[in-house]
Amino acid sequence: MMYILYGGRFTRALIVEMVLAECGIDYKLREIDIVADEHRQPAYLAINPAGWVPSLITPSGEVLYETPALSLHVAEQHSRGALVPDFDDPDRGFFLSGLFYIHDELEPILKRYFYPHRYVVHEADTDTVKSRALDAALGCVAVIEQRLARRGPYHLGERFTLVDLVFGYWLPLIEFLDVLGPYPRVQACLDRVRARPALGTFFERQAQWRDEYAQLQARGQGVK
Ligand SMILES: N[C@@H](CCC(=O)N[C@@H](CS)C(=O)NCC(=O)O)C(=O)O
Repeated sequence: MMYILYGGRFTRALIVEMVLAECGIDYKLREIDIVADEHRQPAYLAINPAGWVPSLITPSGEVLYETPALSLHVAEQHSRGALVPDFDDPDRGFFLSGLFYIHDELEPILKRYFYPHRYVVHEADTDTVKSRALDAALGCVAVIEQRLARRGPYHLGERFTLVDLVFGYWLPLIEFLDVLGPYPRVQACLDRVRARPALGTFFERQAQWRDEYAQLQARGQGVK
């Protein structure tokens, strides 16, 4: 059996696809339309009761969810220590610290930026939540800039790992706002990640989704 990934348009399932691609692993993609609320319907909730996309069914039939877990699991299983430093690798601590910083700090802030309406009592506060979220996100970018100053050009020097891939997924979501000028190491790392042969098509898809989602939002049809 093959991996089956529930993901699709506008979702971070792309991170898991990128990990699978870097590892050269085939998978089937089952599209879940989050704009049409498909992730909140009984058929999908039976797979992931939390109602988030992505979910992954492994070749042994196990159902997994939570993107950090999926990407770490696939990378550990299939990259033979390349994408994830082994337990006895001296870089493992710095790697995990960078990875969890992005997942635990930057990601929730970006969620506030993209879904500000979920965090306000009064609609009039939506723009304030969004602009504060962007400020906070740039605070995280400044921290990543410092990490890269210590160890760059990737998070672990010349070695590309999962933390760079995850960083490479999230950063373009604010890069288009033209805010990365003060963070040259972040920009350079992002450009390197984007140039990886296995990943180019995913970044193209991500950019296309960004434009499509902006059009949906302009028509008031984004994710609820
Ligand atoms: N903690 C989950 C969160 C996943 C998540 O937020 N996925 C988004 C798509 S990128 C989603 O399902 N959005 C639907 C919604 O917010 O209603 C994970 O990391 O996998």
